[in-house]
Amino acid sequence: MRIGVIGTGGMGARHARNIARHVKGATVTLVMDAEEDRAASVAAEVGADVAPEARGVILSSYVDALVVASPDATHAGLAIDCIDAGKPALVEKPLGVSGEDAHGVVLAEVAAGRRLVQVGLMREFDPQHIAVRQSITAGDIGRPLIFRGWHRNPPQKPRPTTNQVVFGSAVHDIHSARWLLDSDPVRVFASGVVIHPSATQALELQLITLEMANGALATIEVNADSGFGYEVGVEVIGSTGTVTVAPHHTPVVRKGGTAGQRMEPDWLERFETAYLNEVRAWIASVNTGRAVGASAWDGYVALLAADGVVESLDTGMPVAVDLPRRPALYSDRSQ
Ligand code: ISE
Repeated sequence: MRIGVIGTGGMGARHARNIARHVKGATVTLVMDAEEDRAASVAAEVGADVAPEARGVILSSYVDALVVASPDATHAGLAIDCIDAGKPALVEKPLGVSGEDAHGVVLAEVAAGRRLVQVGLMREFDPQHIAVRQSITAGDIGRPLIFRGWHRNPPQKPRPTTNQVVFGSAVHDIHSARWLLDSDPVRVFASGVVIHPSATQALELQLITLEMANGALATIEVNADSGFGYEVGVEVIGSTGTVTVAPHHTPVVRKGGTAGQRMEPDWLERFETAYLNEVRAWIASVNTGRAVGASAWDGYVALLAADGVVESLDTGMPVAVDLPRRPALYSDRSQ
C-alpha cells in the first residue's frame, strides 16, 4: 500500500517513520509540508518524494491512502478531499476546528456510503487504556459510573490559547470518557485557571464535567503546563470497584532517601506503542475494508462537546450538547 503523508511535523513524521520502518506491505511514497525543508528531510529518511501541495498528494496515482497531519484548521477540508477521491485517510485530531466543521466530514462520508476516515484519537490503542476498558467490559467494577481523567502537558511554544487547550488536548479525554463509559455527553460544564498570569491570560488549567446520556459522569483535568513533564491517566469508578491505569511505565528508583520515577517528557514517548498500534491497525483496516478506531462520527462528537466546553468557560454556565441522530454508517460502534 502506497501512503501519502500531508504534514511532516511531530505527528506526521512519526507516522511516516512508523509506516516506513514497522509496517509490512506499506511504503510512504509522497510527503508534503508547508515547510519544504521539513518535508525533504522526512522524505529522505523514508524514501519518498516531496509534493508541493496537499491536494496533489491526495490525487496522486502513486498514493493509495493518506495520513493527514497538517495544521488543525486544514483537517476537515482535507478529510473531505480524501473522501471525494475515494481514498482512506488517517486524519489527526481534532477532526476540525468546531463541531460544525467536523460535521461536514460526517456528511461527506454518509454521502459516499462508506467509512474512509479514521481519526487520530489514539488512546484506544494504548495498552494501559485498553486494559482499563477490558477490566470494565469483564465486569470487574460493576456498572461504570464516573470517569476521571487527568491530562498534563509539558509547556509548549507558543503557549496555547484557551480554545487550543480544549480542541487540541481535552478532545482526547472527551473521547476516552465516551469510549470507557459507553455513552455520549448530553451536558458539559467547565471552568479554568490562569497558571502564569505574566505569560498568558489563557485558561491553561481546566476542569471539565460531562453528564452522559446513561447517567454516568466524567471529570477531566487538563493542564497545558504541568511544570514537571507529561502525564495522562484515567480512573473509572464503578458500582462495585474502581479501575485505574498504573502510574508510569518507568521503574521506581529508590536512592538518597527518595523513591522516584522518571516522567515521560511528551506524548511521542508516552504513547510510542499506541502510535505504532494505531497506524498498524489503520493499514490493516484499509486492507480488509473493516474500519477500526475512532470514526469521523467520534471525531465530530468530541468536537461538539468541545464547543460546549468553550461556551461554558466563556459563560460560566452548563451547556447542553445536542447530538443529531447517529447515522447508520456508524452503528457498529458501541456508543
Ligand atoms: C497533542 O497534540 C496530542 O495529541 C497529545 O496526545 C495530547 O496529550 C496533547 O495534549 C496534545 O497537545
